[in-house]
Amino acid sequence: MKQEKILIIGACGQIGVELTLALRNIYGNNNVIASDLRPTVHPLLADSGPYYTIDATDIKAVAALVAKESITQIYLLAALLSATGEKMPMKAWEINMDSLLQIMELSVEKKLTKLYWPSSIAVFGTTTPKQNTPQKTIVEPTTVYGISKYAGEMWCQYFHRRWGLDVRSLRYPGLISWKSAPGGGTTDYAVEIYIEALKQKQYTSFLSADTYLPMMYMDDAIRGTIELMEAPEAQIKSRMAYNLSAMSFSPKEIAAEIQKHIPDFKIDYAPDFRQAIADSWPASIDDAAARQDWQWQHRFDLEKMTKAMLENLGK
Ligand code: NAD
Ligand code: AKB
Repeated sequence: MKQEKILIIGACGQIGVELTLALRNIYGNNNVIASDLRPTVHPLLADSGPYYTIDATDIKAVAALVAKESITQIYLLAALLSATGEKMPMKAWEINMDSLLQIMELSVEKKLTKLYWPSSIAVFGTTTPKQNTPQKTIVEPTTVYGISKYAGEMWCQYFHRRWGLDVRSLRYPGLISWKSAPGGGTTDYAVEIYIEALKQKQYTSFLSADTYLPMMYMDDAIRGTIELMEAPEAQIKSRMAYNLSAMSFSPKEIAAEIQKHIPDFKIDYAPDFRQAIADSWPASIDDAAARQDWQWQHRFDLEKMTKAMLENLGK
C-alpha cells in the first residue's frame, strides 16, 4: 500500500464519490479522507473511511484538517458548475477561485506532494474552433464557471513555475455516471435521460436535438484522473489542464442508442438557458497531448456506456 494521505474536498459530489472509492481501493480506507460542505456523508461513502464536514473556502478549517490528518495530497473538487454558476455568478467565483488559491498556498506552505484540481471544456468559448478543439487555442469562456476554470488553470501554471507545486489538472468533458447524481451542469441531461428512460420511457431534453458535446463515462474519468496523478513528474508537460476526450454525441443520438434497449422510449426538446452555454462549448475535443504525454486512452464509447448505464441504473 502506498504511503500517501489524501484529502478529497467535495467528496460527496458526482465525481467525488467514485474518486474517493477508487482511491481508497489503492491507498487504503483510512488514508483517504473524504470531506464536503454537506453535513452528512454520501451513503456510498459511509463506513468506508473518515468523513469531515468542511467548507473549502474556510482555509483555517482546511489547514487544521491537513495538520490533524497529516495530509500529503489534496484533490480539490468543490465547485459550482456551469448552470448553477450562471444563477449566482459572484458565489461561483468565490467558491471556485478562493478555495483554489488558498489551497494552493497551503499546499506550498505545507510542502504537499501533489494537488489535483479539475478544469473543464467550459474554458472554451464561441471563438474557439468547435471541432477537435486543440489543447492550445483561442480561449474566451462565456460563463463565470468557464472564466473561473481558465483563471484557475493559469494560477496552477503560475504556482508550478514560481514555487514548484506539483499541481495537475484535466479539462473533463461532460461526465456520465450512475452512482452519484450530477450537480448543476449543462451536460447533466446525459445522465437524466437514462434515469427517465427507465422510469417514464420519456424525457424532455433541455438541449436541442442536434447539440453535440464532448462526453465521457465516469469509469474512464476516474481512471484517467488516477493515471494522471500517478504519472512520473517528467511526463507532465502541461501545468494548465490537459484536454481529455472519449466521445461526442447529441441528445438525438443518445436517445437513438437508448431506443435500441427501450424501443418505446420517447424524447422531446424544450431548450432553456443551458442551450446558450452548450452552444458556446466545443462539439469535440482533441486530446492528443494527454495520449502522448501520459498514454491516456478511453475505453467507453456511446454504445458501451449506454449498456452499462441502463444495466446499473436498472438494478
Ligand atoms: P458536484 O456539484 O457533483 O460536486 C461538488 C461537491 O462539492 C458537492 O458535493 C458539494 O456539496 C461540494 N461543495 C460545494 N461547495 C463546497 C464548499 N464551499 N466546500 C466544500 N464542499 C463544497 O460536482 P462534480 O461534478 O463532482 O465536479 C467536481 C469537479 O469537477 C468540479 O470542479 C467541476 O467543475 C469539475 N468538473 C466536473 C464535470 C462533470 O461533468 N461532472 C466536468 C468538468 C469538470
Ligand atoms: C457542466 O456541464 O457544467 C460540467 C462541465 C462540462 O464542466 N459537466
